[in-house]
Amino acid sequence: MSGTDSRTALAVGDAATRRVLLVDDEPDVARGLARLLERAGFEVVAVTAVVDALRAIDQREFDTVVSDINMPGQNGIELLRNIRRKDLDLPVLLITGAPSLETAVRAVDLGAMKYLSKPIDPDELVATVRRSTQLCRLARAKRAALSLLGNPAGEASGRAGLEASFERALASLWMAFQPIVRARDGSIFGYEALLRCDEPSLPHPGAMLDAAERLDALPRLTDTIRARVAAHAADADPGWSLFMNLHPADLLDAGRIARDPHFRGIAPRMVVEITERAALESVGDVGPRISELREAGCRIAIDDLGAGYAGLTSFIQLEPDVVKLDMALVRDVHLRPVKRRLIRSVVDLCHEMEMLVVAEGIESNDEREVLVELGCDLLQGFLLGRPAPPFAVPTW
Ligand code: G
Ligand code: MN
Repeated sequence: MSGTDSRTALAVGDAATRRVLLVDDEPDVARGLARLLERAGFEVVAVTAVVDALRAIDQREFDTVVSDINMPGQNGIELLRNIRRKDLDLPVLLITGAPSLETAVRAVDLGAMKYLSKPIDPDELVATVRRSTQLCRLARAKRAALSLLGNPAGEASGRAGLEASFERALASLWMAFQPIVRARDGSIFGYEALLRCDEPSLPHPGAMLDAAERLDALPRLTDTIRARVAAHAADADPGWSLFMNLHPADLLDAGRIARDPHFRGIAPRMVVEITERAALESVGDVGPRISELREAGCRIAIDDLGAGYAGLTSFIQLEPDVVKLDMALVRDVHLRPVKRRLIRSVVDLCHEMEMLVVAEGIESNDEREVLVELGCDLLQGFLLGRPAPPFAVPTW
């Protein structure tokens, strides 16, 4: 018996009852792959068009989808997108001659499990499908266990559950504001608006942004945030600056923000924070996108400076008005001469370019004293005031 035969024989045992949906517009290819998978013990439904695939998924539960990318009418990426609207766990394996970079990026975004290149290696196909059906079963078992234990996070992993969680989060969304004070005299320079919600299955802002991303609802979320910040701005002292974080996706659609009437109304008081990571990820595009925001009258801040990314690319592109030192750089600065030297040179350079420097994440008086001495203009952190409903008076 050859190696392939023994593997196939094994597969029959452990893959029984696992159901695979196969999509390929060429009937011969579909038939060939179906036969291969059936021999390995899978139950296979083969279709030749995306519409038929979606109908099949509505009718019964599959453990894995294997789909060609290039097909007339709707293609494999569109199938993947449609599947993700309904089911976040169902693995999708894509078959392609040579994926373009753009297709690959889109597919990864949508949670494609793996690419299989043509010509298909039968052993690789069987092994990959076996693995992905196992992962699918595991994901479903995990979800069932979590909801059995009454954990709302279990609910949130299914599409419908996640939608419900997201809607509850949006309904309970509120903005916390954390004070940013002048190093010179402790007076209030402004506040950073921070996303909060009372939905237990999305316990921190990152989880809520993640959910919005998976549900294609980011614009809805960021529009809501801007509307809330604008509403609060009416109660804020007109002399305060209001800092707001921009999601990297917002950056790709900066025109939409620049035109948003909520934003336009408060733009001159706004400092838009762009995390250094986002600025670097989309090198080449950021400058022009930012200029639309600047024309609306707001200032630009680089957030999380020093958060593991070296280089000055973001500076050159953004010419920020404000630079926020990452809290990792700030932590224990009184005990770390290397951090002090680094901060000193950043501060000197920023001042030369007429940029304000914010030290964020300050938790102790020792840190605060050193940062003031190093020339930081503005201070933010739990020591000075925690994020709280608007507009709490700083504690320090
Ligand atoms: O990435 P960004 O700098 O926008 O992150 C701000 C986050 O940091 C907020 O969620 C806020 O609650 C948190 N934060 C603010 N001040 C402090 C602090 O002094 N210490 C710590 N650990 N976190 C802080
Ligand atoms: Mn920030």
